[in-house]
Amino acid sequence: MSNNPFDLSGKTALVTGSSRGLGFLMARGLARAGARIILNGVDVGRLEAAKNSLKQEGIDAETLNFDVTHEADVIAAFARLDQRNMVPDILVNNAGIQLRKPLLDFTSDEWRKVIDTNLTSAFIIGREAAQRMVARGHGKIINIGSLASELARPTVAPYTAAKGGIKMLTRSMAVEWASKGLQVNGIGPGYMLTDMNQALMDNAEFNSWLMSRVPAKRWGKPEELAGAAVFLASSAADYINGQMIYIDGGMLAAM
Ligand code: GCO
Repeated sequence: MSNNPFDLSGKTALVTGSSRGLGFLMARGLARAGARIILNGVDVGRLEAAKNSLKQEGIDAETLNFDVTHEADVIAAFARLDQRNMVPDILVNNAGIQLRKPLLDFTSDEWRKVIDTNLTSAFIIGREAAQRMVARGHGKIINIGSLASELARPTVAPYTAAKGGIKMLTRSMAVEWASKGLQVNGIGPGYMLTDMNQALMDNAEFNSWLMSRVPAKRWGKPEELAGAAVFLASSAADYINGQMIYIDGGMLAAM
């Protein structure tokens, strides 16, 4: 038994949407802390590329190809994990999409797609994982929110509504499952240098506004989430429940 409270050796972690971006880098961070990693994505090619990328640094990751928005796929995926004796001790609900346009222009189908991918999936996958974690008496669930869990800006209403829901789903999971030995918390990224934000990075006006709002005066690096993920996934966070850790360069602290 390690004396290092951040050691994840012997633990299995499933990270949704981890074939690239923030999910991949959080999965890598959890692996570097000792966890056995299950990568997830809808694109088999990207998933294999991510697996091979980790292989190059000596990390043998598993892959699980399923669409987080299809409940039947999720249930079947967990059945496969049961059969492979790979039920996760740690779940990171990271999968998400962004769609930017004036709220007046959104169709209800577009609204549902963002809510289903960014919020409902966390409920469904969280429920499937928690059923197994409760049976074991322990488990860690980390839901990926956003600065948009707290603050709104024009053109991202469905995403913001979903991420606000992630914050309250996190608290709801925490209050229902803490007595069963589970710890459920969230991570709220600020403006990170990711593919999802490329259009923003390319916009000089947006960059100027952002630098005026972020005390750290820079975009976040995608790898800067991994530390919080390892912390919340570890025994160092066994008495932390229902919390959101914002990794935003101080943006939420500033007027
Ligand atoms: C946007 C961004 C935000 C992201 C950002 C802050 O269009 O404002 O995509 O919604 O969530 O990384 O968390």
